[in-house]
Amino acid sequence: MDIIRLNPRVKKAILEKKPILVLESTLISHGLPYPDNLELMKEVFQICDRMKVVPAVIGIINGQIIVGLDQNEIKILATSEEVCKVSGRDLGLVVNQKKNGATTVSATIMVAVSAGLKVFATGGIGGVHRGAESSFDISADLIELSRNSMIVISSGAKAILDLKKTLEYLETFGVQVLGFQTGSFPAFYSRKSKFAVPEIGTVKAVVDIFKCNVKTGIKSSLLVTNPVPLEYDISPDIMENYIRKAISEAEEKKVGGQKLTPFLLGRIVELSRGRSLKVNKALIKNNVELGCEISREYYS
Ligand code: PSU
Ligand code: MN
Repeated sequence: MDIIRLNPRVKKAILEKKPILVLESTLISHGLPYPDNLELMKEVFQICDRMKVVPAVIGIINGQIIVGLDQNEIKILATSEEVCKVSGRDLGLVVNQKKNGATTVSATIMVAVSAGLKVFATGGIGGVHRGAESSFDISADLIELSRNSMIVISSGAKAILDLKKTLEYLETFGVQVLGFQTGSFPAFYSRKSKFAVPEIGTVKAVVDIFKCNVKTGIKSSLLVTNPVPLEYDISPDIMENYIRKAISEAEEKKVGGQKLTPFLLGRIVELSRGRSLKVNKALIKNNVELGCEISREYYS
């Protein structure tokens, strides 16, 4: 059995240089509850079909890394209790142990780059956690963004993180961050944060900047941030209450390491009585649409 298997549609698109959009699977198994996760992925596939872009969801089934999970494989990751959360360092372990695994942004980037793929859409990236100066909790997503060349579309980072430190880290490690039709770094549930980013107006400009990055020898990814559609925006003050509560519960329960992000996300859904879930789904679809447009421009 090969360690990596390419879905035949993805393989064909690679050979024919047709647009492909990479997606991660941790948001399916650890980021969203069932059945929302499965319904969302159906809609994501419909968007890709409508925009004539081949979706390449990356994940691990029985120890085989798959580039382009089909709906049945997605269902396994969406419903099964025992799906490992796989960041870059865990790829070898989970393959060796023949387990099912959902790849985070970091692992997804590593696999996508090995398959030569260039455009990746997700919800929010991991970042520097609040209190990282004592916990050292910094997502491996930032490391892989800094050492692999892709265009990654996200709605910024969740305010469960320290956005200022996350942006400082990205700057230090050479990751350019752009705002798509916004001059403010989006805070996932909220369209705006206190932090400024260069505003880029068109998909063509994004792709041109990425191509200039490559020509000038920049080896890191380009992080394109796309704010949630206006009708879903939740004000930062409202979110801050939920976030503080979720973080203090995590501290009380001593939840840390890989389990921290899924714990906080789950508690925020509960505390906001599902409102955060609606936002989460809306922004993922919005990022998939932008990702499809960027992919079409890149491969045109
Ligand atoms: N942020 C979200 N939703 C998610 C994640 C982050 O708003 O589902 C997932 C992504 O897969 C991301 C991962 O790559 O969490 C980061 O986890 P950690 O903080 O453990 O590196
Ligand atoms: Mn972490």
